Amino acid sequence: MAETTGIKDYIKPENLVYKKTGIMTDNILHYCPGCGHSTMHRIIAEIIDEEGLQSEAIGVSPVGCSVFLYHYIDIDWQEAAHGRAPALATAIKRLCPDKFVFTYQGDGDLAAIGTSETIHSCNRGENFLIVFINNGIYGMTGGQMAPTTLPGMKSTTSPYGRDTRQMGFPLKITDIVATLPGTYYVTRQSVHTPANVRKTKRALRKAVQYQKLNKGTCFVEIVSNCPSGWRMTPVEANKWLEENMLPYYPLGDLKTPSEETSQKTNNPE
Ligand SMILES: Cc1ncc(C[n+]2csc(CCOP(=O)(O)OP(=O)(O)O)c2C)c(N)n1
Ligand code: SF4
Repeated sequence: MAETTGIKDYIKPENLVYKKTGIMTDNILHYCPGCGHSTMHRIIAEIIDEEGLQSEAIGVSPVGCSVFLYHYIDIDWQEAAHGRAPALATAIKRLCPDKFVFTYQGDGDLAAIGTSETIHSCNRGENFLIVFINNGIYGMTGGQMAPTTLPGMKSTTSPYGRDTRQMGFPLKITDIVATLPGTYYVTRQSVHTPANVRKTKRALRKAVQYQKLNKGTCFVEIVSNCPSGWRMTPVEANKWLEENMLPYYPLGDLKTPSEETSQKTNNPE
């Protein structure tokens, strides 16, 4: 019988260019195809792994599409009620000051029901990291309008598009927390292209390293997509994100620690 080349022949150590991150579990991600949550899970897992934080990390998972985040990354977790993650993270970090504590929250969770917890924990300068996934909509519950929904953007509760006279303007909560004295590093990134994935990974690593200094809250917003809630294919959603979300939520650092600013400007202080 003629020899055939099967997939097994290619799975050799020398052919391996990409593999599962060590601390990601074998559970199958439940996300819709193309959803930014899965990319972000991978990036967070890689950084925790690479920074050697697996045994000291405690994550607080939200209510929203990423409610099962605790199934996917093999670290300690607490599950918070919708919007309450920063309150729970405050307690955890104060009780266990040596741990690396972070929350992971959607925009409905963080910028609607949890606005108060977000603002006050950032204003108190609690020593944890907040990862904020802004997809402009309530994904899990079927695509209702969120505080972050863009003007004119359609959702199940704004079927003709968000009318700002009736429904107010999108809440740029990341810009607000950047003005608070308790925040140490605030940045806005995205994961809709490979280049942006790399930039996000750099920014998140920085946030994790800054967080270890315990000098205040670090806040990383990810402008993300929701192909299902937006009623688009993943490719259309990423294009729409670039053309519509990014002009409203521009990417980049909103607040950097003064050490970094002075290094950049060669300021002797
Ligand atoms: C106290 C409470 N209020 C409301 C809900 C219903 N609820 C579940 S998920 C969700 C919104 C999720 O949207 P978001 O936080 O933006 O996350 P996404 O699903 O888009 O990732 C809401 C309102 C709930 N579970 N608990
Ligand atoms: S509904 Fe939206 S946010 Fe939720 S998993 Fe699907 S694409 Fe992602």
